[in-house]
Amino acid sequence: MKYELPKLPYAYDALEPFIDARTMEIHHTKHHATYVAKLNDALTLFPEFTGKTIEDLLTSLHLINETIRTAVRNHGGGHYNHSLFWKIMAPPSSRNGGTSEGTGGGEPKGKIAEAIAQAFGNFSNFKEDFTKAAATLFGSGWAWLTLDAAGKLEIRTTQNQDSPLSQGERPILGLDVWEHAYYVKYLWNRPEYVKNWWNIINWKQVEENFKAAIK
Ligand code: MN3
Repeated sequence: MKYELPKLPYAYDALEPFIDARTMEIHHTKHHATYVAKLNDALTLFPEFTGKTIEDLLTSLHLINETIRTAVRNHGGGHYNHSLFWKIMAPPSSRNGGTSEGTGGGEPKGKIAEAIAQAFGNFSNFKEDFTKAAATLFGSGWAWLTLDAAGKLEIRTTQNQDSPLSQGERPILGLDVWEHAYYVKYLWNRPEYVKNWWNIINWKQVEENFKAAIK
């Protein structure tokens, strides 16, 4: 059984104008697809890992044969992180100042809203801290909202395609800050990309992730 590139839950142009269609298409069909292909390639050498979920592989990297451990960490991490990333975004609810069918953006509601307020004081503190972490991370990597082993919400960053799962934490929300995620539209201006990304967060899915993590 091979890992497969998941379909996006929306069209490539659905996150416009905040993430452009060309970036989304390249990101999905080239970058993410390559992580999946290279993960499958690595695992052909060790069929005993066949049938494990991607979460299983990443939470116990130490159990994976050294020959392929780095490949699983990088490409398996890439597959998992991007699969989460696509789902926690949705078409913006306000586009070009008008209205659209989308549900992305705004502020969280329900349990995740309460938990964020409890952990960070209020939503705007959280937004500010997360934005800073994402904008200032040196090199390629991800910014995360995670649930740590003690059940506490934390803002984290990881390098490359490292997943919080491999560090004993559950990712709830993640932002890809590799240049490939924004360079076509934003060039060097990562802070502008990070600022605009708040318009397309799918808070419903973030709450689903949170509920699954606290179980
Ligand atoms: Mn990426």
